[in-house]
Amino acid sequence: MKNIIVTGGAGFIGSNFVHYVVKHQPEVHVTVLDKLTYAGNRANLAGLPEDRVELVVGDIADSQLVNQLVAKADAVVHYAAESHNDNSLKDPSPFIQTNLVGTYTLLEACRLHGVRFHHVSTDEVYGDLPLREDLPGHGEGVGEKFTDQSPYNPSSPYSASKAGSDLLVRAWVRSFGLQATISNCSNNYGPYQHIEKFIPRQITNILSGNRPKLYGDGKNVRDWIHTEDHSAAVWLILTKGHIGETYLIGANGEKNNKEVLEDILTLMGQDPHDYDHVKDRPGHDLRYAIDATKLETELGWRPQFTNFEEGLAHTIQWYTDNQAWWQAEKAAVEAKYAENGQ
Ligand code: NAD
Ligand code: TDX
Repeated sequence: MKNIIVTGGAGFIGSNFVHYVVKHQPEVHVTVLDKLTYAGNRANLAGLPEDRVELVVGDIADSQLVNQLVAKADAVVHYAAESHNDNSLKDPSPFIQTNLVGTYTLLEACRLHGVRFHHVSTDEVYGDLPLREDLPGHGEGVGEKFTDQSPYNPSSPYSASKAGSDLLVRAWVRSFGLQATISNCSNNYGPYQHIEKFIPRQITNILSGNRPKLYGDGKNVRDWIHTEDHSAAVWLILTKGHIGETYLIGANGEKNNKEVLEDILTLMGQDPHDYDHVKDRPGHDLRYAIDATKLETELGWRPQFTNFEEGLAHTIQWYTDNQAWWQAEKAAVEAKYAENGQ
């Protein structure tokens, strides 16, 4: 695999993957296809060698451009998406266009040119789980985390559009013999994450002198994974995964939002209770939790960033050291939330 296309490679997880490939796979050339929406940023690829990484600014739903690029590639790793649940509740239309029509366009090009496809998706396609405190035995039993056998049950326009895109990939494998794999990962954290998302929003609130904002009672649980562990898993699945298979990626990182926020405040030297409770997200998923046994036993993957507080401290340091990366956008992001009472 010498020439790969990374769609959405100027966004949060895609750019971390490009950095990962440049560092660990010296023989691979990466073409990033990215529309540079509000969430994409050239600066995320700054400093990478020009002979190893090329940025093509364009839309994954542009079939002419996509065909031209795919014809020269060995594989497509598909990260590009509209990715924020709150935005999908305000206006679902770009989610349908990019996540469904865009994915369809890539699938057709890969089918035409016989190119390997890896689809990056989310655990949110499975809906949510009850809180552990509401489960008999506090959720230690079998079947209380998501596996690749869990039924699809998405809650938001975002997660429904990702669920739809997963099903398109499965159909292209079965009906057309497309050489594809799918991964569904839990919540990522790390550098280059847009400040609309929970962890960077709160870090940059504190750095800006704003009070952090917690939705509802903060009992909702997310299963956090460092984005570097996600990248390693995607590379492994791309190169060693079984065609047609779905792999769930997670690092046993369940924490409720209140705990995460209090950790951030403590690590930043603030009173851990110094935040506002704001309006809850409509349809807010209660809990996500991944069972990654298949990835571990079939492909030998293990997460490396297992200390959440340490990873969080590094992430706080990154936003502290890179204020120019986010400061210009902060006021507009907060104004949009304020319109919503959040
Ligand atoms: P992001 O919003 O930070 O980045 C998305 C990137 O896609 C941006 O660079 C944007 O410019 C680009 N893009 C959007 N529409 C495009 C289009 N039509 N054509 C070309 N490029 C386009 O998102 P992220 O958090 O990095 O998520 C990346 C992928 O990983 C998504 O598919 C998401 O569903 C999935 N995922 C995210 C998480 C998470 O915790 N953030 C967890 C699991 C899976
Ligand atoms: O200000 C906030 N306060 C708050 O309490 C924000 C922005 C969020 N929250 C809560 C909502 C969620 O329970 O924090 C949790 C995480 O929120 P987000 O960062 O918006 O992530 P989430 O909705 O869980 O989705 C993320 O993980 C799965 C990504 O954005 C998706 O792209 C991915 O598929």
